[in-house]
Amino acid sequence: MSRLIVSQQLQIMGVVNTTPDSFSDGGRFDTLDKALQHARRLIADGADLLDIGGESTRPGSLPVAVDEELRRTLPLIEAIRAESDIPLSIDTNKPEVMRAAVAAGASMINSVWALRLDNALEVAAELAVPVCLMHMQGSPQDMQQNPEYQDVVAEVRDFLQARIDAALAAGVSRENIVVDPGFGFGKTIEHNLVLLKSLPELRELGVPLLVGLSRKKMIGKILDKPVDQRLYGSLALAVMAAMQGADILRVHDVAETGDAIRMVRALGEVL
Ligand code: 9MG
Repeated sequence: MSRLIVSQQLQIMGVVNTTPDSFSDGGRFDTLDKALQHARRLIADGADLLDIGGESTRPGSLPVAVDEELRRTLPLIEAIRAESDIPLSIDTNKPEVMRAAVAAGASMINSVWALRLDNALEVAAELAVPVCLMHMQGSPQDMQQNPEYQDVVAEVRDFLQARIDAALAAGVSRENIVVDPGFGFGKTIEHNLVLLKSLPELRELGVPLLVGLSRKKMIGKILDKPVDQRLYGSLALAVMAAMQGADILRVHDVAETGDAIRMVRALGEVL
């Protein structure tokens, strides 16, 4: 175990999806209302920031149109902003959505495409907010078909370094860059586990690390559990990620993750 003291600065990012399948009965206002209630719950549970997404990035998912993504996310950002000053991240890859979300009160961009879509780097630089650049092999449609690497850690590290360089060249300031190895995005279980053990190597990139492991398929496969029974597996991985140097944990279960991290931190303080 490389690190027992979990940083005091560790941030817990709560996930709020506005995709219709996130709230099963799906009507438009119903979905907004449920997403807002969910956001309130995560804020009360102690989230440091929320990640608002309007396009699924699950394996096999298809992109949605800009208008639809705006329709799903903007009313929620506005509604949260009207009652809370919690920092909001917009989980998007589309420059139009980045712009509108930041104008509505978001203050971070989470890009699973690492700003590789047309004009995304330029818009992120112009908006001058923190950006998360995530590694993904392939696209959400095909990424889990046959992920292959010679050396997963070196390839993910080199990709992230190249995206940091591209962001800097476009005018994003270094203090606004966060990177993410992209667990489950074009990776087998083994790739994910090797990356988790190797997070300290990714810290050498010199920018904060965001990690999303919560409820992911890897946990389901190892424990043979459906998505609604992956809490304990998610907590184990959240603690591991924190001890391996993650700076931001992207999670669904904010209260439970916060308790787990505080317990490990208390232990670190007496050892
Ligand atoms: C949107 N999204 C889903 N999983 C994610 C992960 O692991 N990291 C980031 N940055 N975004 C994610």
